[in-house]
Amino acid sequence: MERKTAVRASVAVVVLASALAASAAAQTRSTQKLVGATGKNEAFKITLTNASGKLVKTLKAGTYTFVIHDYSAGHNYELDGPHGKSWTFTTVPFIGVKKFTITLKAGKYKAYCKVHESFMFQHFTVT
Ligand SMILES: [Cu+2]
Repeated sequence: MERKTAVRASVAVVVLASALAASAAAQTRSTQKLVGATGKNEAFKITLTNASGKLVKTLKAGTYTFVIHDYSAGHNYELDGPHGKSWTFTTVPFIGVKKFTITLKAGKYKAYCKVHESFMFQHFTVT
């Protein structure tokens, strides 16, 4: 009697462990990396590119890791999304790299530098 219970308990632990491993693997797969850059070589330029280095124009809704490279103390990196959502990834004086994991919902987005918002921006759409 005692032995049977112990066997059942260990089977349950194995099932739980593999379920956790499966969900961790699914999460890793769905998190794609995007790369943001602002003020590289002191240029008045801001970009958001995908893993292949192409400018992002459309994305599927989901969770993304934004790796933001802020190359200049004269520019920053911000993102506006739908429903008034916004993120300030870096401040103007900051120089360096920051990482953010963000869940994007459907809608229109705009990455921009707040100092030069009228011409330093990139739009993309999440579907
Ligand atoms: Cu700027």
